Amino acid sequence: MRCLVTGASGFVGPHLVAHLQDLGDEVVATDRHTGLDINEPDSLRDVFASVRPEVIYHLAGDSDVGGSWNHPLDTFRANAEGTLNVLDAARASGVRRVISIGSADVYGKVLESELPITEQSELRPTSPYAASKVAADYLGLQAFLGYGLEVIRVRAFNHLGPGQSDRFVAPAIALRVATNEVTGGNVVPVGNLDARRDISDVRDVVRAYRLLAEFGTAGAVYNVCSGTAVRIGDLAEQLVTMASTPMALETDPALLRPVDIPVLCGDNSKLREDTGWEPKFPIDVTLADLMADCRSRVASASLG
Ligand code: A2R
Repeated sequence: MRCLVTGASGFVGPHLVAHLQDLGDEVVATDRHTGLDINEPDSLRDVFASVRPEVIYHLAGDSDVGGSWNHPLDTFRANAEGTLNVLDAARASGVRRVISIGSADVYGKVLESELPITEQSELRPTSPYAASKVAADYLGLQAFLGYGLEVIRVRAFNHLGPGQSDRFVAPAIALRVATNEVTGGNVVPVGNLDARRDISDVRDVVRAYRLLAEFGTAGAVYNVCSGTAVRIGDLAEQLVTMASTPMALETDPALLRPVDIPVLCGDNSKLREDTGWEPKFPIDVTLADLMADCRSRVASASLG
């Protein structure tokens, strides 16, 4: 399959590109550094017309949920307007299918009694980021219903793995553990540990994206999630247990942000039924690989 990936230089992009190449797909990886800005419609059309991909995996966007409160318009431009540009250019260049990567944040404020979240659950976005992803999701639906473009609207729940930014809690803790191993520190500051989240390995997530490109129903929404909720405190404790020197978690009041949604858990039956997907990476393997990645990041930072 000849395909093009937008946002290939982010966290998920390199994992997706590696997986597609492993399967023998012909992959063109794009990002702003290669000159493809999704907010520049003309350059999108030029690149799509010259590459002529059969499938586009659209990952590019502004994924900074916290930052979206400070720059909602920039977030909207990247995620909603950027997606509209990608869909328009895809249609103009005869692309067959677009896998449009959205977020489970679109479900927003969910009550525990409403779990697990299915694709039919109500959308109640709370952050500007989530609202921008609702817009992108419906632009995908419109491109399918209005123009017949085969858009798959993915709602990805939390995912973890090597290469992830320390804006996220697990890599932040793993980096602190790896730093302590070098400096002899023995404290790992943490915030709220009681929230429970549906967390997958990023390598399972990209397997789902590829399967959706092949077997997903055009126009449909798919939750990409593990189907189980893990307590953040349990993840933190597992990471500290992997440390080669003694250290302990310690609550830092500065990191204690209010958690308005105590438990999030998705239903992945549609993904499993339509594509045969099932997760392959158990959480302890994900955490061990994340830890190894953070150790090598700390080692290269101290060399530099
Ligand atoms: O910011 P850059 O230049 O390093 O590239 C990021 C890219 N990106 C853009 N690419 C083209 N035109 C733009 N205007 C533009 N704005 C951002 O999107 C980077 O390569 C990618 C986003 O990577 P991450 O922030 O690491 O997101 P991640 O975790 O890979 O998530 C992939 C997708 C995103 O749409 C999330 O919102 C969704 O999955 O959950």
